[in-house]
Amino acid sequence: MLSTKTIMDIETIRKDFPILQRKIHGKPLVYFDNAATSQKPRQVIEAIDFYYKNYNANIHRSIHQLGEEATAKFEEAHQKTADFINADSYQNIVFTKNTTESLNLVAYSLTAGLKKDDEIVISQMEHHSNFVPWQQLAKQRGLKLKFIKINKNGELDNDSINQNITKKTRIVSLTHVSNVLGTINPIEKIINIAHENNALMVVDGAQAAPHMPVDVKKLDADFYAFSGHKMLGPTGIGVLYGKKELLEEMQPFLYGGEMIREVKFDDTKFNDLPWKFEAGTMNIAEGIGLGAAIDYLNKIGMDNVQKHDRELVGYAMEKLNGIGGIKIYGPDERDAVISFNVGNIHAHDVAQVLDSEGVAIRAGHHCCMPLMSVLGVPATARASFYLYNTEKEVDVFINAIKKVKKVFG
Ligand code: C6P
Repeated sequence: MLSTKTIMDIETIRKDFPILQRKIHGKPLVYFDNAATSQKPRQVIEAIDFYYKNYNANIHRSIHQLGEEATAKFEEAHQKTADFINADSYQNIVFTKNTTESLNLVAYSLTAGLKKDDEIVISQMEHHSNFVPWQQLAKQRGLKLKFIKINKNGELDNDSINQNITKKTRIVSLTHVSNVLGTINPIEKIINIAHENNALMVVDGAQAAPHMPVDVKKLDADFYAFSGHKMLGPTGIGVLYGKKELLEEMQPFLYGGEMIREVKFDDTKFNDLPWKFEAGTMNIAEGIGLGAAIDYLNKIGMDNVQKHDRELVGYAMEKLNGIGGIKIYGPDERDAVISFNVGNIHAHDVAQVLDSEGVAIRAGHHCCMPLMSVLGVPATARASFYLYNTEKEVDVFINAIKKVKKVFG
């Protein structure tokens, strides 16, 4: 039994998520594709609806009541985000479209001073969003891209961490939690190693920020990227946290309206942080929606979310291991993700049978093709959990896996 049941009333939480009432092929929806995107509570949907119905206006430029209200709410969302990850100020928080854009922003804007043969270190488990920007940058600029290996458990190999991060390293960019293996990387320790070698540390927090308390000051991360849509917020809003002195040094990623202070025919002065990096009309409703999502998570408490997710993934691992013939990838101690294969049955077939039972999972390479090649498989099935999921739903999922074995066995 989940001990968090006394702390988190899941049945009450579930009532906040209208989509959980849906039937899929006549069966109750079991949504286990949370690593791809989470569902949204009515509080978030209503915040967006309220903005459009009551104070829709452009921000930072309209000298009228609606514009002032919209600006205040959008700025408040920056402050809520700063508080959520214990950043010093809203000035550390740049709103982007998603984690992908946040990581690209760093890769484009941070690297002006890098010279040929400088080294960037990532790992074999990175999502394409924290892989391709560095790979392409290395190709264009003659930099060396190095990879920390994973061990048999799907964890970062300690020797490989120490061999790869050296005095030649300028940037280390790693995921906090793997979206395939569920591995929780020892990011604080690696940040120390990076800093001892005078390298900067970028953290891909896409799968961590939704599931655990994150304290960027305690971690001492130089940059921390995550997406609103994986943590109850809308799509179209992402976050890049950066240390102020680094953001101040960096050249803007996009030029245009709003990111300027003064434009003359021969030069431009850029705006203060974070607006220097927020060019053009932003995703205003989405930013406000992210603020509402953070309010919702704060009300529950990220410690409680973490406890619930870890207990549920533990329960699911135990049940899945009990079936036999299932290959699970990644360590026992993990966050809310389980990638697996059922014998030699293709992951897409597994997902299709599960869908017929109302269970939504993801199947494929999960935007981690290099990792798939290390694992030696083209694809895995993946179940991923969040705060509204229950043990009862895990039982439905387990019965559906048993059906997969019957259908293809
Ligand atoms: N992973 C998944 O199903 P965006 O798409 O920009 O919001 O997030 C990109 C991203 C970056 N890093 C990690 C670790 C991620 O898991 C993701 C998104 C989703 O696993 C969609 S591919």
